[in-house]
Amino acid sequence: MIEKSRDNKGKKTAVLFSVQTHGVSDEENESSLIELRRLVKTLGLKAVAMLTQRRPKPDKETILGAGKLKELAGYTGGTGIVEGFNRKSPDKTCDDMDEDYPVGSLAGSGEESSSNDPMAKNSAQANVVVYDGEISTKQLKNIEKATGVEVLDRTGVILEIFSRHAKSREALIQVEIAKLAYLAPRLRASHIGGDRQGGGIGSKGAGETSHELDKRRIRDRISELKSRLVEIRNEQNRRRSRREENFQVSLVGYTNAGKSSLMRKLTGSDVLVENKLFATLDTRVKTLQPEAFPPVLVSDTVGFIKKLPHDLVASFQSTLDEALAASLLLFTVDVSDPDFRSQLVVTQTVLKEIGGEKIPSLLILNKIDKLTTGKLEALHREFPDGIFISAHNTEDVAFLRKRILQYFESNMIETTMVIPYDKGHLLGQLRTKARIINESYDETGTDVTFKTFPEILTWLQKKMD
Ligand SMILES: Nc1nc2c(ncn2[C@@H]2O[C@H](COP(=O)(O)OP(=O)(O)OP(=O)(O)O)[C@@H](O)[C@H]2O)c(=O)[nH]1
Ligand SMILES: [Mg+2]
Repeated sequence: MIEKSRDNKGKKTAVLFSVQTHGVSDEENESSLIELRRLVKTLGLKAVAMLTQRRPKPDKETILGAGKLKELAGYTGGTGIVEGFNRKSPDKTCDDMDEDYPVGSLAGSGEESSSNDPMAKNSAQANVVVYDGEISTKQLKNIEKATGVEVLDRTGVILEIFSRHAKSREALIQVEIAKLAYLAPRLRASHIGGDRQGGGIGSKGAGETSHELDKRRIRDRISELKSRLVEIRNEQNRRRSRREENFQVSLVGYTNAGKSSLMRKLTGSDVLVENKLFATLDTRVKTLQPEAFPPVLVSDTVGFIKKLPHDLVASFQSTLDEALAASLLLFTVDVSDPDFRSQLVVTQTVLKEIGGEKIPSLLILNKIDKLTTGKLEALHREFPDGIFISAHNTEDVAFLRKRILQYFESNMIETTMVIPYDKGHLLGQLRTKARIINESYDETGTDVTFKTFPEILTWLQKKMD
C-alpha cells in the first residue's frame, strides 16, 4: 500500500481538496490550492490531483458530499464510504446541495500530472489527502474512514513545516505548544492512529507524545512550555531594550518573498535562504553593511501566509515583537508572483492586528529580474513610491541601502549640547547613536553638535537629568 502510493521517483503523493463556498471566486480558490500544493511540496509530498467542490458550506460530517468523497477515495484506494454513517445515499446524483467542479487542472505545475482521466485516479494511489481549510475531529475521522489514508488540513501542514524548520530553543517550544494544542484531539480521534505513529506526516515530535498523554498531562506540558517561553522572552526583552535606542529596520512580508536574501545582502550575514515556504522561523538581527553612522540594525522575521491560524501567529509573538521594535518596516513582496497583491494585503492585515500599522514603511518590490520590461513598467505606474529591486543584483541592494539611510537622515534633527565631564560615558554612547558634527571642550564639559533621531535625543535628555 505504502509502496503503491509513491510515485515512480519514490516520492509520497497527496491529493488536495477544497470547498469553494459562496463569495469565493474561482481565482481565489485556485490560488489557495496552488499555495497548498507549494506547502505540501515543502514537506516532500508530490500533489497528484486537486479537487474542488462548490457548496454553500463544508459538510459538517464529511466536508465533501458523498459523490465527491467517493471521487477523493478513488485516488487513495479507499472505499469512499463512511461506515455507520447514515447518509441519504452514497450516489453523488442525490447530493443535491453540491455542485461538482472539475478535478483540479494542476495549472502551472509543469511537473505534476493532471488527473481528469478517471483511469488515472486509481493508478495515482495517493497516501495522504490534504484539505485546504480546517478539519474538525469528526470530519477527520470520517474522511480517514472513507479514504483509508492519513488526512491533513492546511493548519496541520503549516505546523509540520514549522516543526521541521524550527531551530532555536524558542521556536522549538513555540511549535511544540501549537502542535500539542492542535494535534491532541485529532490524534485520539484517528482510527488509523497506529499507522501514523509509524511515519505519518503529522506524527513527529510533539505529536508522538500527545498520543499517549491524557488531556491533563497535555495541559500541564503546555503550561510548562509556556513558562519556559516567558523566561526566554524576558531575556530577549532585556536584549531588545538594550538595542532600543538604535536605528532598526525590519524585513516583513509573505513567505518566500526574499526577506532573508535581502538580509544577507544588506548585512553580509549568512542567514538561511531557501526556495521553501517558512524557511525562516527565528529572528536574526545584524548591522547594515557597509556600516553607517550611527549604525543601523536589520532584522529578518518569520513570513506570513494566507489563512495562518491565529494561534500560530500568537505563538510567534516574539518574532513579531522584533518587527514592532523597528523604526522602519521593509514590506517585501515577490512581485513575480501573480498573487502578490493579496499577499501584501495579508502582511498588512497581520501587522495591523499586532499593532504595527503606525510604523513607517517602505514597499520593496523584489524579484524584478523575473519580470518582462512591459510588466515592470506597468508596475512602476501602479506603485510609484515602491522600490523595485532584485535581491540578486548588487546595485539594487546598494540603492535600497541608500533609501534606508535617506529615511533615517530625513528624520534626524541637529542639536548642540554640553555634556559635563562627569557624564563623559554618555559621549561614548552618543557616538554610536548619533552622527557627531562638531566637538569642542570648555571648563564645564564637551560642547557637542550632532544629528540624531528624536527618540535618541529624548533618551539623552533623560540621562542628563
Ligand atoms: N529570481 C530571484 N529570486 C529571488 C530573489 N530574492 C530571493 N529569491 C529566491 O526566492 C527564494 C526565497 O528567498 P528567501 O530569501 O529565503 O525568502 P524569505 O522571504 O526569507 O522566505 P521565508 O523565510 O520562507 O519566509 C530563494 O530561492 C531565493 O533565492 C530575487 O530578487 N530574484
Ligand atoms: Mg527567510
